[in-house]
Amino acid sequence: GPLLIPVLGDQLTPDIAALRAAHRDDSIVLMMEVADETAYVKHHKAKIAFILSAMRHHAERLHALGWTVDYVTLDAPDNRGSFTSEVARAVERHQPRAIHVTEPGEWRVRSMIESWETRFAIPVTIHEDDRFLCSHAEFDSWAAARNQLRMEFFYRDMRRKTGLLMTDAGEPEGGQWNYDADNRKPAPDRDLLMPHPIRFRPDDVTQAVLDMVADRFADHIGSLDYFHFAVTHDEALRQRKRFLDDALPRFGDYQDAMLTDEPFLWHSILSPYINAGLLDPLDLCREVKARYRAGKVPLNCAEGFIRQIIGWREYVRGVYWHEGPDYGKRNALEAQRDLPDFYWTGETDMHCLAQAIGQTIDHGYAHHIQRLMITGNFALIAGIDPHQVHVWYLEVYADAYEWVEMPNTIGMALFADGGLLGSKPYAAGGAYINRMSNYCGTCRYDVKKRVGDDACPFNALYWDFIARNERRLARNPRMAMPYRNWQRMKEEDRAATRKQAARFLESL
Ligand code: FAD
Ligand code: DLZ
Ligand code: SF4
Repeated sequence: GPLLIPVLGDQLTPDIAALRAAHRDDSIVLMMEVADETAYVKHHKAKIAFILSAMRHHAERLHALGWTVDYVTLDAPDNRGSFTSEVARAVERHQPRAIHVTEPGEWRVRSMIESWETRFAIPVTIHEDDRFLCSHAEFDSWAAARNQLRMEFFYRDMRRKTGLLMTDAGEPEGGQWNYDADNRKPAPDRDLLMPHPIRFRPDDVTQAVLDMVADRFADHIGSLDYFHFAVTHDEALRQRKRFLDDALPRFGDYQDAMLTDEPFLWHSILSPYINAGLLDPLDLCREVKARYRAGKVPLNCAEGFIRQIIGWREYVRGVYWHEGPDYGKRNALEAQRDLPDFYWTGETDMHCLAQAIGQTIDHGYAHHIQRLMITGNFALIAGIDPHQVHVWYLEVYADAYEWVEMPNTIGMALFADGGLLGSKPYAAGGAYINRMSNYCGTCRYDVKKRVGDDACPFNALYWDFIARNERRLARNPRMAMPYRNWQRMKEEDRAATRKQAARFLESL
């Protein structure tokens, strides 16, 4: 029989490891739209539509390249609804001599695949996913040599490994590894040159998927009205070019900025494509470097962007696999509160949250500082149960897969891993949000106030978070300043602040 090669929904490149190792003439590529993957969490409608449409287009591309593709649609009458049960059916159909598959991005799917060899009594080969720069073995040995994991040092090793922005003498370009000090500018309120991502018009394939999703997933969060994603490699390349030409030259400057009714700013909007396989991350970084060398992009922007990809993206993936399947159960700060309803509706008077959540519902997208310092920070200082927060992030973003979402949520945003991924909690009050955005100007709350009916809730919650976690955080040297300030506050102010926070939390 032939080789059977299952290709999962986030493995959409002809270069994926299992295909590179096979021959077209004696292989069957199996692609499966399955109910379990659409429902293990209730993904945003636009996320499901993006993945299924990209899968269908990818099947066409593989076919054009000469592969035999067996494609099972979600509404196929005999679809059994899971990867394992659909592979079982394909084994009956094709009587393969072996299965070759590229490793998945999740422990859950990994354990399914590991059951196949016994279940089907044929050899199963799991190929390492070499779309990533850093292999599991490499990350494990990097981590084993340290008593503390820190992205910055990992990133330097990835710079050395790739040679990206390195001089011939092996020094970082410009003499520094990191130019973040230049990257914390608020954005101008009006900028007529502000870039905008391409809005791709749905073709017939996408339209059929949109109709099916609207019909079958009506009870999932999110709108399909603004569906704008690229669904092919060629379209993703067009958005890549748009970003490189228009946004990258200011990417660094405004990386942390937020503006009312501007969901995209100078961000790339490329994560859904990189994660699904439509774009190659290293190739993108090489192009960014070339544009820096050609004088089209300043160093702080090129370095900042490359760090997100070969630094953060690779680092969080390393942490996910290194820490094992129980990483998502951690709750170092013992946060227990339920996720407030407004995370599902965007209906809250807190304007920053209404904006970040509202655009998430519309587009399946929010940029990093919104995810970290608005929805993430609020969940952190309000003490929301990390598991519920994790499920929310996994559901609502078009780029969300567990390997990347979980460490960002559990580790970076919520500090629920107790400081494994990052050295201190990203907790902040309203002053930070006011500095980096124009949200507060049109908010019903007063960002300058800590107590009172119109006081910005982030302020009392921030101090309440500090006070509540004194036992766990006060010895962290990077938290010395907030604890000093808290101790310096008058006793009655401290009491009023905690009362204000308690009242607000009760109202949730
Ligand atoms: P840009 O700002 O243009 O950044 C360029 C690229 O760098 C991104 O496309 C992405 O590939 C990479 N990148 C940047 N930051 C990170 C990071 N922290 N981790 C990994 N890659 C990064 N990113 C996801 O891809 N999927 C997720 O599910 C996800 N969940 C997140 C959850 C939380 C709580 C937080 C704080 C961050 C999360 N991120 C996630 C990281 C980041 O917010 C997104 O990668 C980014 O907003 C995607 O938009 P963009 O392509 O416009 O990014
Ligand atoms: C996220 C997702 C969804 C919604 N649907 C499918 C699907 O129908 N078929 C498929 O192959 N993959 C899907 N995916 C992506 C998988 O969940 C993803 O491959 C795993 O999370 C492993 O990374
Ligand atoms: Fe958000 Fe507070 Fe500013 Fe309102 S005042 S937008 S709640 S930070």
